[in-house]
Amino acid sequence: MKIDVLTLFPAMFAGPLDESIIKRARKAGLLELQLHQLRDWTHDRHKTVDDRPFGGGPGMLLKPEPIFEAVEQLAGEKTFVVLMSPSGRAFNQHIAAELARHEHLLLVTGHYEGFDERIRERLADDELSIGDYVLTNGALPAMVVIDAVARLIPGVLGDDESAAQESFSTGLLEYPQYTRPAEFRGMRVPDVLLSGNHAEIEKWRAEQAHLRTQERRPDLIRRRTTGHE
Ligand code: 4G0
Repeated sequence: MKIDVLTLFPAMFAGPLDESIIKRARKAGLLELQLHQLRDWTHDRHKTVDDRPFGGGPGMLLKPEPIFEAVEQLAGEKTFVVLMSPSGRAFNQHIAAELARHEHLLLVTGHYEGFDERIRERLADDELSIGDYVLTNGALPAMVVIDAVARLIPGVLGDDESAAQESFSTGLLEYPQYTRPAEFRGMRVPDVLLSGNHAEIEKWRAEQAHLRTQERRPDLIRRRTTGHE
């Protein structure tokens, strides 16, 4: 899979995407990631990417010309163009799986108070938010999306890592897990997990997953039982 990112801060991506599993995926040629500086598509001496909103109001907007020219150069027939913004639909594991089926993604990140609306209208196939908070720019959200998508590309995770994929597949939060030692600073691992009774262990885990989800994320339980996405 190929992922292009259009950003004002390409240097922000250096650390996180050069580590661990993503690094391995890139080396193996499973993920081709390319960063592009939006200012490279400006034509004025000041490399202007933003302007004030018509009608007044605070802040600056990303102007259409550089983004249109960049996307027209970087996108082809099969490119899926995604804007990162707090007004996007809420990114989740289901959307990550959808994105992982595309052969080419182009993530467009902004800052200031957002994008000129014509960018959304004409260029964007989707607009995503990683959560209900505002960040100084869309680089971190883009990295979150890249990481979540990259680990779903076939071959990116090893066999041991793939098991971790199960955690969200039930639609519930993960049950509590323990490793050795069986007693640590007076805290005992629940007896059932040491019992060797696999039916009882599965029952306990399902109960715990439900309890934890009910407590922390009741919205996930409602969504599962009513079946809407
Ligand atoms: C567009 C995404 C981009 C509009 C981007 C801000 C949070 C997220 C940006 C704005 C971002 C997220 C309207 C402030 C850049 N912050 N939650 N910042 N506005 O995914």
